[in-house]
Amino acid sequence: MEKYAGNHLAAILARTAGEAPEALFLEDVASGARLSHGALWQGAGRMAAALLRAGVKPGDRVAIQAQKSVAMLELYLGALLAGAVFLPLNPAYTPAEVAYFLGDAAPRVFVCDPARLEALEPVAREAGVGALFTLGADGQGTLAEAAGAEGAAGAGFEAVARGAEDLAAILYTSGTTGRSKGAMLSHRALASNSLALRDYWRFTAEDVLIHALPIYHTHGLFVATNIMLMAGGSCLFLPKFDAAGIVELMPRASALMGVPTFYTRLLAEPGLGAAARTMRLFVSGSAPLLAQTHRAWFEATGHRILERYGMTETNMNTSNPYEGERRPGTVGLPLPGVELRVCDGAGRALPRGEIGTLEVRGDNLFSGYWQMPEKTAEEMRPDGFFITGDLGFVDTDGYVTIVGRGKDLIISGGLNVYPKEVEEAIDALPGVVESAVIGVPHADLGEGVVAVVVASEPMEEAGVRAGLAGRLARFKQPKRVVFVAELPRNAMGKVLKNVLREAYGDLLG
Ligand code: MCA
Ligand code: AMP
Repeated sequence: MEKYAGNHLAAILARTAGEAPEALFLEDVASGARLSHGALWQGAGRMAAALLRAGVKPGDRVAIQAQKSVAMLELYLGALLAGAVFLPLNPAYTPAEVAYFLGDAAPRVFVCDPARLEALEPVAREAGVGALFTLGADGQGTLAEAAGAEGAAGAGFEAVARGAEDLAAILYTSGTTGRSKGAMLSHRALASNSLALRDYWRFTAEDVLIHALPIYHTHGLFVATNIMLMAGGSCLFLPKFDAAGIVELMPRASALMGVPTFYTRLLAEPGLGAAARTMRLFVSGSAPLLAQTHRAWFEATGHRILERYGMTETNMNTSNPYEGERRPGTVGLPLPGVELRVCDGAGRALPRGEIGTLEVRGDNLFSGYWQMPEKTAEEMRPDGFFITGDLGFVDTDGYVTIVGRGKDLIISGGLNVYPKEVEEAIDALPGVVESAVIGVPHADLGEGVVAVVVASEPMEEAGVRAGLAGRLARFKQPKRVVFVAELPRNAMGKVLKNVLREAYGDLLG
């Protein structure tokens, strides 16, 4: 559309809104409301107009911590149209966690859930936020009022010009050491990756995606949502994962994207096999999908789950093929436009088949960490390859297998937990000498968080949990706390987490 032509990413995402504005974009399953591509972008235009009225200038950050809603999607696209940088935050974060993100990113606008306004208003003020709005799960709040006031003129908003290298979003990803880092994502990175995925996975205007992922992360926002916008297809939009609800929707849908926990939970649902018959594609990512889940899914539904591999910093890197063999236990082949190599610690490429660190390069890469050039430099090679921290190998057919992580990271139900952050919170509790936080196998979540604690006085598991409430989001809190006299260490004094993982491997069943 002419009015979006100068905005690199919006011009691509809004193509269907220009060519077929009446085409359905989304059915909000909870309310039954239906929204066309054209109406979505009109809503986005009103959001953009409201943002400009609130003082947003090109490059300003627009942060939001709210429940998944259609209005939040409109704000994402509205921020793009306004030339701003969209910054979504997990609604599970505590006000203390939000304070860090707002302080670091210094957004011009912050949008929060009306139920948390009282707790977050002082946080926003402290961070120097220019304008604070509310947005409830029902789409109501002061943001909706401000957007509504923009009327027809707002709906026709002409996009602020933005080039391929300008930033479209910042997503925070915790560091293995130190504070969370904001991954800066350009219009180029997001546009090129979603276009590649749309074509690689054969998404068209005929597709109907069951959208049950959260929209504060790469998977639900830049993979699921952007692909459906670019394909001109539609979404059955769920507020959150709901196994029975998804099975019920399958006969009306063609595709599902999820984390492995989606698939293990769906396997327990009666009627799955019959419901999945007319589906075209099941995609899994964000955490390793067990080969046994892949096989069980094939037995139950006749479909082979397509597993792909990505990161916040890189978007999607590899994918099993649409038409070729989808190999269980592998993450497939590098996507078109993505180069991948396996290297030793010094960045020297290793022969095929050897295990090393995966490094990637391509238009999909982020533009660095927000205001942390030294952290960016640590993870980039001089020739432009990004060091993922994932360990793996490439087989003779080019398929990539991830065998582990060089970084100390737990992935629980598709959400990342950095042990260091949890250890610091536990170590700050009175009576704690030190702690080690590990991930152990969890039948539902893949990995679950366990804390091993050395205390100077008798302590209860519940005491540690209570001490963490309000400091850490619940998904980061340990599912179990074990007390020991001392932590196992090597000769250098480093805690042997592998020994702990072995000792407590059965703890979460
Ligand atoms: C919820 N809880 C969790 C998790 N989710 N605990 C550990 N890990 C989790 N992932 C806890 C809550 O705090 C709560 O605890 C209890 O479980 C029930 O909460 P509820 O919200 O009802 O949970 P749920 O609906 O069953 O959610 C589980 C879920 C969800 C469906 C697996 O976490 C989810 O949608 N995960 C997907 C995340 C995602 O999109 N990841 C992609 C990131 P309590 O009862 O104690 O209060 S993007 C990425 O990784 C890269 C780029 C990539 O490649 O995609
Ligand atoms: P995030 O920090 O949320 O961007 O998570 C990225 C990390 O998730 C990657 O570095 C991998 O460790 C992991 N990951 C994503 N997809 C897969 C997959 N299909 N298999 C194994 N690990 C994955």
